[in-house]
Amino acid sequence: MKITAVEPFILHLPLTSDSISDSTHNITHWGVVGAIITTSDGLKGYGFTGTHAHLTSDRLITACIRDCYAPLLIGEDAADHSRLWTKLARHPALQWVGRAGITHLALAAVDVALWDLAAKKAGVPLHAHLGGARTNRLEAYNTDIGWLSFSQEELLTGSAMAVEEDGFTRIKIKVGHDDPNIDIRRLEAVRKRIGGDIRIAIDGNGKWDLPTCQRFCARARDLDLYWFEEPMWYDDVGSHATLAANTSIPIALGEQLYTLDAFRAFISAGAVAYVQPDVTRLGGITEYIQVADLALAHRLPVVPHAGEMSQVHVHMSYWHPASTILEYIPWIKDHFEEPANVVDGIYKLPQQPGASTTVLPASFERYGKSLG
Ligand code: 0YR
Ligand code: MG
Repeated sequence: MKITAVEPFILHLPLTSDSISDSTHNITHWGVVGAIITTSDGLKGYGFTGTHAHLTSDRLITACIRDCYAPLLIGEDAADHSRLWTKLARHPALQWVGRAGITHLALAAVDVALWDLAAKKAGVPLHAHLGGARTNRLEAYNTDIGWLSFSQEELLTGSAMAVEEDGFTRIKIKVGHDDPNIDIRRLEAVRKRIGGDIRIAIDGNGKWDLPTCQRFCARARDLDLYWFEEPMWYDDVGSHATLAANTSIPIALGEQLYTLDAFRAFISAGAVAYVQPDVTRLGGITEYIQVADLALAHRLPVVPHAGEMSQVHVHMSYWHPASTILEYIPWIKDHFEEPANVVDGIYKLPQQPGASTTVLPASFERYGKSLG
């Protein structure tokens, strides 16, 4: 399986709404930025990271793949994905300029493509290549009904539809208004509308400070919130440890963490209850497995963040023993040969060989961007 070509790509895919906001981001498209790796036996592996579709910074990722990683990969045996991860991630010159950020997002894309190739070579879906599904029932939770930019009315209608028509028993709602009382009122209204049995998680996307979070959590005590995700600044271990010790609402985080070491810092400080690794921000599937194993060793549940809109995490979650539930955002699924598919709130088990990352040719034609 000699690597003969590494071709970077950028797709900007529209969302289900014209635009959405959380407390810190306002986006109109999802960026699918990655690489197709071709091998001597004619297989093509697809891997990508997820961005907010800013062309200038997306091109830094594809430049890293094209100029730094491709020359290190051409001629190598694609089956050696573990050795190749180390070759790229610990390359002395590249390590000096980036153990996180752009170079790590590029590494994620390449690593996922190599795992996609490994599973395709074996002729089985990634979950089977990894060792087989641990369950036949992976529950999804719906994030796409809960954006901060939705009015309270839209929030209530969307939540009720997700529960009553689409069969979800779990939803996630964004919080982070300048006045947290607005968030409390929105959550009270949702709880009243959908009842006490539906699991409601909330996501602050890193906006508030510790006193605001403590005040908010005290007021939210009776809402039975499933978790509070990214309450504060992404890298602040100490404040998360303090909040975790002072509220009964479990803390979830990890979508902005690039490395195994970052997860270790939060976990060993007791600052996180639900661990949220993402193959598109960690160095791909290779480092995701390390983080999931770390969580398992601490008996912490793993609930990945869907930077790839769960195309790959559906495999990881069906397989890894620390997995519980999986995020669902239906923005990009129609662009793949095998879309991540949820029926009655349950993910379908992928059937095709590979990591479900193969993009449809029509999507490249319609939404592909020039690499500059
Ligand atoms: C939109 N999921 C998240 C999206 C999402 C963000 O800006 O990127 O809300 O990544 O926090 O849990
Ligand atoms: Mg989040």
